[in-house]
Amino acid sequence: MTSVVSEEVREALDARRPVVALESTIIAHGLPRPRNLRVALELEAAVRAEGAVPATIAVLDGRPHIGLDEKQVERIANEDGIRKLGHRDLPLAVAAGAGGATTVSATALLAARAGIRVFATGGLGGVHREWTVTQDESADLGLLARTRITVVCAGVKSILDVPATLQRLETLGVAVAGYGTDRFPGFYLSDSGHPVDWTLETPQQVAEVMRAQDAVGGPESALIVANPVPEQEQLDPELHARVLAEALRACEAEGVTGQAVTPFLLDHLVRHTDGASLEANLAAVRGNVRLAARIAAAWAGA
Ligand code: PSU
Ligand code: MN
Repeated sequence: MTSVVSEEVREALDARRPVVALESTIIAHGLPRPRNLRVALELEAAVRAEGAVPATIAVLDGRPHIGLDEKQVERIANEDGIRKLGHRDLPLAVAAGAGGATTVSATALLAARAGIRVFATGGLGGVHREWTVTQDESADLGLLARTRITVVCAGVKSILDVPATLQRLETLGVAVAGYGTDRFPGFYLSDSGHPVDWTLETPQQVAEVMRAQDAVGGPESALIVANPVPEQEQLDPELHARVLAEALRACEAEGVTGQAVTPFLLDHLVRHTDGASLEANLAAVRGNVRLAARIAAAWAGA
């Protein structure tokens, strides 16, 4: 499954300059049109402003692409019925000559295979509430247990069962550190209400942990850098609790299951908070992208 690596990304990797992988599911399924396209391009610009090269990842016409041009980003943002591809879907899409947006799991796999070590997203997938009935746990977790990549995120999506997700990450052996905090961030919220065991304060410290991961050896697992949305940009916690409870009820009442659950809940929150959840989501992603670029620079400068 050979990926098409853009010239800009190839040159940066060859010269050991900083590169940041970005996922495409957030563009295709996580954000409303037409804002999604502007955000996708803005995030790439934010990576560049920090002196790193963005590598947005997606599958187009049966080929994984690492680094997209503007036309290709536009396809991901605007094509109707674009698929959501987890890592298990990659061979199916490739063999079918199909396209799709890549989730955290598919993006992390493709990025790591291309030699990219740092990846920024919004919130990871994880263990859904009602897991005992639905068995719905994002493939993000299992893949991060066997992929050597650093993921900068605002924790896991708050629509999930956060303590169960933290427990799964522990069981799977995935390293988690708070960035500048000893609290696990709550995606739309700065604090999920749960602690983390480790705190890192600078991009250099993160890069040192990455080097130590390689030196210590063991399973090729990820490092999760959990970077909170600034408190003044978070979603009002009371509004969050109320609208999320409604969203979860609507999801059940409408019988939404499987891959559709996460986009359904995120969209419900956007519509029922007058867009405030979208602003908090974007603030989180922007912060993650900037931090990821700085970590990539610290890593490349090693
Ligand atoms: N973060 C966001 N918005 C998103 C996602 C993450 O801010 O839409 C996507 C990621 O691609 C993640 C996916 O991998 O949601 C998880 O979906 P699921 O729960 O179906 O595995
Ligand atoms: Mn799921």
